[in-house]
Amino acid sequence: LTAQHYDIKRGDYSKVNDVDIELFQSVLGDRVLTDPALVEPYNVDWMRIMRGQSKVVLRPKTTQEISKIMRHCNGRKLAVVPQGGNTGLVGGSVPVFDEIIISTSLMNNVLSLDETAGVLVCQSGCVLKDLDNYLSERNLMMPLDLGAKGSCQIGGNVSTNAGGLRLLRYGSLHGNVLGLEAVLASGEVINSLSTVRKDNTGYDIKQLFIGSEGTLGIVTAVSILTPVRPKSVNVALVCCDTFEQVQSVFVTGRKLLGEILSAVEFFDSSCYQLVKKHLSLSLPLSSHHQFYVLIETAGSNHSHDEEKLSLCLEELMSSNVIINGTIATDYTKMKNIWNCRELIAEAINKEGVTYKYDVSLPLKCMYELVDIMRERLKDKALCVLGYGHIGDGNLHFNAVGGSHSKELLDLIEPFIFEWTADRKGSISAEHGLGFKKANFINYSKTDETVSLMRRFKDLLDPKGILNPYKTLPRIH
Ligand code: FAD
Ligand code: S2G
Ligand code: ZN
Repeated sequence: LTAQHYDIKRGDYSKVNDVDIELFQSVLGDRVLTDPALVEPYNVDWMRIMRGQSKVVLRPKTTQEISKIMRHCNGRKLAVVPQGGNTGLVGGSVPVFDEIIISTSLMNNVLSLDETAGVLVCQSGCVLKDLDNYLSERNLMMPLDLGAKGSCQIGGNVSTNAGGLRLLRYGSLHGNVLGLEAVLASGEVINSLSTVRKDNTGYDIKQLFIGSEGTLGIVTAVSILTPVRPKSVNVALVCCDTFEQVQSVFVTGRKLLGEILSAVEFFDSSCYQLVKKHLSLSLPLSSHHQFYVLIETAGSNHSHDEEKLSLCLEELMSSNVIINGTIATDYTKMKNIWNCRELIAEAINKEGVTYKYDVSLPLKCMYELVDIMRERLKDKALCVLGYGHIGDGNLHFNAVGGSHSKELLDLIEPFIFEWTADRKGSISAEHGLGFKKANFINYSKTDETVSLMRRFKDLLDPKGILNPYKTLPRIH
């Protein structure tokens, strides 16, 4: 869908001209893409729903190059969209009109690693999986993991404040990021690349950029805590017939596994049907059930951890909380179970046009939303699915249509936002607001808070050239 599909007007930004291209080439050489065939993939988001009309992709390698580019764009009032791995799910990483795309993909160097303290400093274009592999050789790991790890970049993770599969154990990026470097719209470089765990000297500026989705500055480097890689990892998969049982699995898991619990994810049978159908994946449990719960432990003593996990499953079975369960201790079996969870998004993408919602809700009513939506959408959607990060109270609700359907969208929005807000949830738990959810921010933030955000935005980007039309409501 291009901008014409949305009732939105192009801002009064300049259009790129030959003088601009010459300036970019003087800074980047041949790392200025203008060939439409090369530019195309950068214009389309991962879900293949949003399509921009950018004519230019810039591929800088250094902070200084970005600084020079931004100084020029600010002077000429040229709008830009920073792009990392382009795996974002709210339309934040692609242009709405002809914004210039600044890709960080070539800014992929590790700058330093303090193995003793477990602190990594790297450029923002490093791919999450590459960083985790680099750290794994040194018995360390990244404090976050997500299904998009093969493409998403740490700069994009920071800019969306990505949550993911390890948040339950290692917390949010607001806690794990020690510092960052960013380039403002003016080209000014903010070096806040602290590597100390404690630094109480003035306002914590880095926090503003975490989750700012490219609207306050371009993150060029990140300093992040890297936990010790656990020696012993186990994965259990259990199945239940009610969501009350799923909640009991989480409560019992926390009680009996304590400090070694590292992830609790759930997905419903609709999700499992799709990963079987589109990705030929299968779980090591023969029977078919309404809910599947993945429990991961990460500790330092295999026999101790395995015993704890077995006792936990015995308790769940004997108290009829679960119907069935299995423990995977070898890598291949664990990877297969994780794939069935991590690749749900991919399977959904293959099924049809996806209406994707990422909400925080109180556990007790989390799946009630899916049941209500299933009833509301009935025969209008091909399928309706519920899955997500139980441990974080984060539900991923998805509906799939055969084509773009305003009727289907109108049945979902704004109902789902009202329902979530009525239960003091968040209308975007981890994916951000981007383009798609920007106009709904008031379901989770007060007018005063949004107005303060806008004042920060106007202070840091007075001409509004950084990722326009995103995150904050578009004033009609
Ligand atoms: P992009 O998509 O390129 O950009 C995302 C946003 O950040 C855009 O607004 C962009 O303008 C901005 N941006 C990117 N780089 C910079 C930079 N250097 N400076 C300033 N702004 C920048 N998300 C989760 O939170 N949890 C999950 O579990 C999860 N699982 C996923 C699974 C799959 C299969 C997919 C496809 C996506 C998933 N996501 C998840 C969403 C997405 O991967 C995350 O939002 C991720 O952090 C985006 O990183 P990226 O590098 O792809 O950023
Ligand atoms: C997840 C991925 C995207 C989706 O799998 O945890 O964040 O499908 C999601 O919502
Ligand atoms: Zn998620």
